[in-house]
Amino acid sequence: MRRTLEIRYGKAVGLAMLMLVLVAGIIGCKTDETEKISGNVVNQTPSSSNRNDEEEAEPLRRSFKLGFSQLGSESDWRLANTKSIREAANEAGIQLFLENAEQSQEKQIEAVRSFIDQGVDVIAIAPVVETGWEPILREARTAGIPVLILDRKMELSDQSLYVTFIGSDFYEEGRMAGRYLLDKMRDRSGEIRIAELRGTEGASPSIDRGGGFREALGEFKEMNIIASESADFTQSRGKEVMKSFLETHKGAIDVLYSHNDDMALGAIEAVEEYGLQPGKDIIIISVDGTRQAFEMMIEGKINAVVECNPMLGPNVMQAVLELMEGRTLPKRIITPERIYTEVTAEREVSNRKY
Ligand code: GYE
Repeated sequence: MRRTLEIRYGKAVGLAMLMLVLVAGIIGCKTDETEKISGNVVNQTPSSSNRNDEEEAEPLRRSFKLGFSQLGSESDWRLANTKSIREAANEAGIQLFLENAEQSQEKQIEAVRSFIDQGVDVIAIAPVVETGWEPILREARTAGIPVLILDRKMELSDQSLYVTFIGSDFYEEGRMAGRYLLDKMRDRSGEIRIAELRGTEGASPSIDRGGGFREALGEFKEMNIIASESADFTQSRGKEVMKSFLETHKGAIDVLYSHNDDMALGAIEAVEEYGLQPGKDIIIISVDGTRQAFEMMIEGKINAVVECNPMLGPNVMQAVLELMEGRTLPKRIITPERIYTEVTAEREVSNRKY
């Protein structure tokens, strides 16, 4: 059974600071020590044989090094996620080595290898796609560096290759979108024609948001996904792909389900250029919950947005500090999320942080 830990953001920052003080204290006091951290052996401090020297010496404080391979900067979600990681590292006093891979798995693998060469204490990866990670994770294990997976899932046959996976439940996000649609269309009879803008091919949010949505629609035969294509999570591709959907289906689309807000914003432009009203002629459901998407909901151009929270920084830094202290982390840390609609958007928009 999966163990699940939900950590609220406010608390996480406080806890991270507390951990920092504790960890600094521990490092200051211990000598000649090798600590076991989740199966990896990490040398914490240089040895000293003289007790007096030890008592008089300044406490040794070392800031931990975190190598983070960020997958890209394709969306507002991603920009907010990078910012959250930078800010939280700064607050926790963790030295951050961040590499942006521009949506290339090859670049991510190179970045991880460079973190290993630089001898960081912990490596975090937000993987662009699900598969193909085992060899580089084995290299990290050989080097004795623990790995955290952030944001997107990895498909691995050996679960011991990573310490914990911190991020959202994308399948549940898809289900929430599907359940909303069933409710929205409860009084409509006849076929409902749905177009889907999928995220990056092979990425876990694309796979699971698609899967959860289909599961929720389940046996409702009148719900038909008539078009589905990847638009790589970007606004420009979202517009292009929606334009081609509209042309192919001559505007006869009742619903757009977009795997993120950026693609939805692009699609809205295409719908308006085609002469239809987004949110009315075509029901639009999206995922992420960026400020821009909220503004569109208030204008009535998007009908519902499933939240996906990018503010993972505090949870990540807390995990790093706990790991360095020798604690065992749960295998899965899920970010709590909800759905917002045209009805609730106005109340929530001022609370949006991204
Ligand atoms: O929904 C999308 C981004 O992996 C959860 O990636 C993330 C997704 C997010 O580009 O906007």
